Amino acid sequence: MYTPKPEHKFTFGLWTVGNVGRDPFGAPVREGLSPVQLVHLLAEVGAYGVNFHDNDLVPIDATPAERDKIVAEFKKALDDTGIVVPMATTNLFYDPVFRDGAFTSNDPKVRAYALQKTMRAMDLGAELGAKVYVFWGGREGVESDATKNPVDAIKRMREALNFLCEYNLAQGYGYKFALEAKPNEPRSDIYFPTTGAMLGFIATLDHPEMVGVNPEVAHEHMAGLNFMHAVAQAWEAGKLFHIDLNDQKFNRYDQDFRFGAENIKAAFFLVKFLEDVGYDGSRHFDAHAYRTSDIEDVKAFALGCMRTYLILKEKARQFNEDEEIQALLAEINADDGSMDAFTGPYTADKAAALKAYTFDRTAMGKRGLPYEKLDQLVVELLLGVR
Ligand code: GCO
Ligand code: MN
Ligand code: MN
Repeated sequence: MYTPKPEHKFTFGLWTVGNVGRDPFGAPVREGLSPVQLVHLLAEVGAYGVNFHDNDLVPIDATPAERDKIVAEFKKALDDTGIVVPMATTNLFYDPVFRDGAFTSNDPKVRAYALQKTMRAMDLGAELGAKVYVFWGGREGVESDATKNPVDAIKRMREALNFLCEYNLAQGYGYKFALEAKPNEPRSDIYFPTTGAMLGFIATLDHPEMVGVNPEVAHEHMAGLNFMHAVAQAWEAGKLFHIDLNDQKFNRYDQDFRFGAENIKAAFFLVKFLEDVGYDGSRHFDAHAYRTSDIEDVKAFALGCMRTYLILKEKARQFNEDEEIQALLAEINADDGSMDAFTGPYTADKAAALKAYTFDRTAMGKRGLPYEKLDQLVVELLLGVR
């Protein structure tokens, strides 16, 4: 019942199951697997797809011949396993050239190089079938506000995205762009720190219809925010093009834990939201195994992400069919129609009638709201005693 299948659209980045456990305090603890080996590992655990940064697949200094050989071997692994590539992205953060950002760098040469690298990475993604293109501006930020004008940074980012939208159209790639916000790390502050900030920015682009968001659990939790609310806003705006699932203690450094490892209740409401609204994009796990894991435990990590999602999906189904829960929701949302005359679009008559109406404010303020009861039912459902 909780076995991942292709129709669940579970995907992993090459950099997730391929993470070797390097951190700022320690060296790698696991052997690096090749992209081909990683595709086979993902097939073994039951994933649907694999995503990559250009340089996860093709080293930054590969020759054209080396690139073609790597791509051919990777394609064969995809064909052999049935694993697909739904999303691709550009590494604009690892190389020293990007130490002060890519599209927002103060150096016009770096900005132009970032555009060139992204166009080439879009070519690579398109060649492998990707339809979503993610932009995570990991180094698009500052340590000191003395160094960069944030308005210049916003304008530079807009210019880059407008350029790349036109490239997408000119090549006929049909990509949807998904912007991923993060508040900090690796920079002290990163521009467009939340999904909400990205949504505001998208409306200012030349092709807003082509651009949406890729919200990540950990990134909103680092900022102490309710992730599901950010996802809901994106969804309601028609902008939920992709999603990065993982977990994280609130307000900490970027932990990238297994999905559901920390905040089960938040993960439950997230899965319930995605399933209830019928989100049909990838469920991408942008997480990695603990540094203590060996490769067998990395597989347990990947399987754990997917199983937890499926278990929570089943819990959401139970929530929707639970008579007691549904009766409470009906009670909470009851509407006797007595306000219909005042609601909906404005008219002068409506406004006048509403201004003249007498409300029983005291009675309204005393109405019972069984929210404790309802939430406890959710907790008991999640704890498996319901
Ligand atoms: C992070 C980010 C990245 C991006 C990835 C794809 O915190 O490092 O989440 O993992 O999602 O670069 O753009
Ligand atoms: Mn992240
Ligand atoms: Mn991410």
